[in-house]
Amino acid sequence: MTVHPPASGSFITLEGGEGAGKSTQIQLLAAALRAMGRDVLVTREPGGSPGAEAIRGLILNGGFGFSSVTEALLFSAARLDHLEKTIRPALARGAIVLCDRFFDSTRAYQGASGGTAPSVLAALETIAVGVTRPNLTFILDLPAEIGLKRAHERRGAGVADRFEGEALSFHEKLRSGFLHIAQNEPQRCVVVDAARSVDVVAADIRSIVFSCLGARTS
Ligand code: T5A
Repeated sequence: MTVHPPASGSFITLEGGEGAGKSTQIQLLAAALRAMGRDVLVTREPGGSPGAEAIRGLILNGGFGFSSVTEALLFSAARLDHLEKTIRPALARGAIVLCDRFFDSTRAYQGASGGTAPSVLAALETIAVGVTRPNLTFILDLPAEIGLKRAHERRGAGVADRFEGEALSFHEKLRSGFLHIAQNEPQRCVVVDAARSVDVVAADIRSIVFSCLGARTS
């Protein structure tokens, strides 16, 4: 697999359901790449720029009961700002951008689980994302109940956010939605078994990223 960057940098996204381990893995990957002297930007969605972080609060903790289509519009608006202010400048300077969730989360959460039509999501991607597509996407896959248990344990007595509180069936559809994306775009997506230990998952991800970046520079 070869990384074909949209600008001079590389754009890598991590995706999956609740508690799949994306934040944990992104930090480990960033540390490994920085140890090799690479310029790495770690960012997340929704968020990653001041405006997008404000939209994050509105969706996840606002309690406004937005429909799936409204959520898709809001996530897309946040994404456009994130791309303009954070991701594209980093790619332009040659950085490796590691992003915790990106457009596949909208496809899975608002699309596969939320019922927003694929044509609506495709139109939003054209407007918000344009040509700045990830070179490589890891889908961290695990049974929904394991991910929810992990997220629940980490949260402790805190309140579940907008999506953690959804029924198990929502999270199961989400898992199928992510696997469907990977099946349709095997040139971009790699499915990783995220039910294994943190270190084993990290070693898999690292080896794939190193091999992609090596292929690119060779
Ligand atoms: N959303 C987002 C949409 O609906 N549409 C969109 O377009 C976008 C971009 C964001 C929410 O917004 C939704 C999806 C989300 O519901 P968030 O707070 O950013 O919310 O939450 P998540 O991205 O879901 O992040 P989580 O923190 O819940 O999950 P992670 O990052 O996948 O998991 P992580 O690394 O924090 O790990 C969770 C716990 O499990 C442990 C960790 O130590 C931690 O305690 N853990 C493991 N334990 C055992 N084995 C392993 N291999 C483990 N890996 C991690």
